[in-house]
Amino acid sequence: MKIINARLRHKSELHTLTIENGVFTDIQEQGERLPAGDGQLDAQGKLLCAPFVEPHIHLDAALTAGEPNWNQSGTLFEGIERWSERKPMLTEQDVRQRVNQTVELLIQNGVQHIRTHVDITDPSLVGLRTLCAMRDELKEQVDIQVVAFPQEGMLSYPRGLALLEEALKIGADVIGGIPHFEYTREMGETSMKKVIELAIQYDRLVDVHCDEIDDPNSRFLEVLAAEALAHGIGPRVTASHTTAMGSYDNAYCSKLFRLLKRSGINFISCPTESLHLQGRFDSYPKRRGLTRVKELNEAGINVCLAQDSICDPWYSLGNGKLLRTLDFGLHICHMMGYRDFSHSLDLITDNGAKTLKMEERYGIAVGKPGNFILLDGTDDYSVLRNQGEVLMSVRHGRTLMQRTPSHVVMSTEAQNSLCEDAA
Ligand code: 17E
Ligand code: FE2
Repeated sequence: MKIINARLRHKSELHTLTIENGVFTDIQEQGERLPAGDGQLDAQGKLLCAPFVEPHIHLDAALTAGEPNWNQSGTLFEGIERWSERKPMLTEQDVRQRVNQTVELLIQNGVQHIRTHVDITDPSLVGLRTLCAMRDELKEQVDIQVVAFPQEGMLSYPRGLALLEEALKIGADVIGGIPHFEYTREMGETSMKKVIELAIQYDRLVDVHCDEIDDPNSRFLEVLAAEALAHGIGPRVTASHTTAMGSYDNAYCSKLFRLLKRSGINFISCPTESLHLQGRFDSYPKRRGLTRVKELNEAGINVCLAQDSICDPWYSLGNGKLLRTLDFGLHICHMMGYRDFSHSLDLITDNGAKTLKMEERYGIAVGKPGNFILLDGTDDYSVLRNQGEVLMSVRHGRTLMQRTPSHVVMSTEAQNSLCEDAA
């Protein structure tokens, strides 16, 4: 496959790229725009970038909103309650059908790399077994990492820890946790130590739903980071949500950031989800309920953005579009300066790949897998501003999807009067 007239991020020249046997074998600057040749793909000056990364989603729960009951309060805790009513209804077929639909939506929107949390506080482990099987079946289309996630508590749910270990033996890639939901602070702390202990024992990654609450006293992040640092596995560890950090005071954060930087752990924020679920116990002023994305980023700590939900008991919207998540995130986190805009796609591409520990296999460079998306825009800013559509997604040199951009026709009358005003 040969692609001509492609624009690459942070480069002004157009480029020609060659993919052979599923790998980028050549990337050349072009002096000028080339005419389309036979069998070549003409990118027409559009932005060619590495596929989007969805580093935090719950595929097992996707597309179940309202089944059997809707989350009326909009809180995280009611979401967990509503989900526990849906859980006994799970079957392999039900999970497969919803996961297929959701993954299709993600692929259509440029995602090729997914980390999904799967609830293992379910004695049948049907969600986990099904997702591990689908991970292997779908690998030509997408990479899926499966997190064994103890939704109702690693230590608070009956046999939670045993179920977690069973999930690791079945083949979960990542160990999850939910310390702020355990019955006591001590149980939450113990669960963080356990997560790191298991990561070493089973040689797995870690991704904890950590301090997903507005409580400024929820401080499990420091335990997770300190344990990760002590065992030297920070880069393999991720703290998701950490929304309590939006409520920590600055003095504590200043001390905390020293540890975070040293530990090298990764962060995931889910802006649409947290804006919706957090702040629910506030009157006015209402907190935004997000972690300190801007400050983490400025401190050189790896942070990426994720959707979390697509139409589930926690969040009834969601459409697979990470550009929407990014748009919300930049607004809520006050990251609207030109510099922020010009690097904004990092938050849903490179930073996500780093979190998933797949940097070596990720990016537009000779020797890397021939994976890319073509976006309707010319740089980060234009893609973001116009919510540029994903025009094409290519994996290992094979086309996964193509989209014809919508075409708007103005009436002659409207066009003429607009031209007059402009003249
Ligand atoms: N479960 C949880 O604990 N937190 C979330 N944000 C979702 C599920 C979506
Ligand atoms: Fe989540």
